[in-house]
Amino acid sequence: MVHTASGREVRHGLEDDDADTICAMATPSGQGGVAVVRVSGSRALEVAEEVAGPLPAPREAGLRRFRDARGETLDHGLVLVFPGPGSYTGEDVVELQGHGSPAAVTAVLEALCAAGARPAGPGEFSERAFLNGRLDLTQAEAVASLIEAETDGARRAALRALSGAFGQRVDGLADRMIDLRALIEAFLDFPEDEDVPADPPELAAEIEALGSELAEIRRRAAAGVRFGEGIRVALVGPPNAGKSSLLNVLSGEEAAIVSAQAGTTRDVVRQWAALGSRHAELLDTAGLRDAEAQDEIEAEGARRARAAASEADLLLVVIEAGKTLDEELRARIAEQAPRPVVVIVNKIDASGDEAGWEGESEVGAHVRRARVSAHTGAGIEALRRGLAALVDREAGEDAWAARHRHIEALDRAGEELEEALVVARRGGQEELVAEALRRAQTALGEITGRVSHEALLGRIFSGFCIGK
Ligand SMILES: Nc1nc2c(ncn2[C@@H]2O[C@H](COP(=O)(O)OP(=O)(O)OP(=O)(O)O)[C@@H](O)[C@H]2O)c(=O)[nH]1
Ligand SMILES: [Mg+2]
Repeated sequence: MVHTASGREVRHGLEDDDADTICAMATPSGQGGVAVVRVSGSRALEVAEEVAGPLPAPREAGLRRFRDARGETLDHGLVLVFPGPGSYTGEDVVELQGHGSPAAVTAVLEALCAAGARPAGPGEFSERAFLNGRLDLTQAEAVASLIEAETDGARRAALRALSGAFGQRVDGLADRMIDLRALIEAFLDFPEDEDVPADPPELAAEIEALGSELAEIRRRAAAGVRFGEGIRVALVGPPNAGKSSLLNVLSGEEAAIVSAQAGTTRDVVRQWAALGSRHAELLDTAGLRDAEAQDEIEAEGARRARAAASEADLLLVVIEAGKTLDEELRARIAEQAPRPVVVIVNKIDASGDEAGWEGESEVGAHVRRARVSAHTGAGIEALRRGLAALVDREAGEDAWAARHRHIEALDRAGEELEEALVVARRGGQEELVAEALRRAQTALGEITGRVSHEALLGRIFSGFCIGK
């Protein structure tokens, strides 16, 4: 027996007669062309038949009237039957595709509940898919990531994880740990057997190999976590350089006030924009100048600008054409390494410079240079492409959609491996190595759900939307 997110008990396996039948709208709430209502469970077919009449053959659409118990027509639409175990949840599933009318959907859900279903909790369909072995946890969570994906890169990372590649790599690493534990135990039981590589250097080399595989998995998962979060891009520079104008141009919205007066922007202005495959939060800041701040407000604005710069994943330093970087800006740029910086020379319409994007810069290897005009738009497309390339390079094209809990579990496994390595190098306490490997393997098991407990499942699936 396993407790689900909602605290009910469901048995593993499909022979279940008493796993209750759940229903929910699978499409977003509100008005729309079509709304899909999903029914899943051991009685899904009977319940759906009560409402929609005789069901069509499996995986074939049938046009039906949806009726309540008194026979009143509530809506009409297509009915699709997906018999278990080959369905999303692994149970019998019926989908009713009616009109995207909140009133019609509510009426159909009420009729289904009157016929013996109950409303699904958040993530309950995916939870059942996990419990019935249709998906591992990384795949179930990738379903949620795909739904949440707002950029192309996030979509691709979610599909990669949904394919099971992430979970398989994690399970593969856990299997190697099991193999190594078995070897160590064999060595402890039969120390005279020469096939067992438990002398300290060989054992340490094995553990190091496990460590590099773990590091590779963590790198790809961490890149995927950042996809979900978006990146922070800060615009800094002297007063009047055109930072606010560039924020508006890059985001396509008049988010920040632009004026010829120096010191227009005081607070940090935030605006979201898509940059390459990522979602980026652009931060426009108050102008920074070398000299001491004029007044209290300007000093506070400069403080906030420096804080925004120091937190940025990508820093855009804006200066006017014909001007050079002052000490303050050089310090900001140096501080940013190895995170990328782009020095944007703005107002080339006034100076007559050519628009351009350069991968090289004399200021440092992490620095690029762009020449643009926020007014005429010259160089802006090249700037946008250059920024997109920088962002994509940071993200990596092999990322898996992942969550903080995965990273946290990978880090726990990493600590255990380090512990195992230290003891293995010392030699003589191989049982402690095996024990650390067991803890590392347990941490990995939490990622895919090989090792799962009630509280963990509750936390994971309650974050899903209802109907998934
Ligand atoms: N000629 C020209 N003027 C520009 C360009 N970009 C901005 N400006 C002008 O420069 C002035 C300052 O622009 P802002 O975008 O407010 O500059 P800022 O860096 O945000 O200034 P502060 O918020 O005061 O630090 C405004 O008068 C803009 O119209 C440009 O590409 N060419
Ligand atoms: Mg401004």
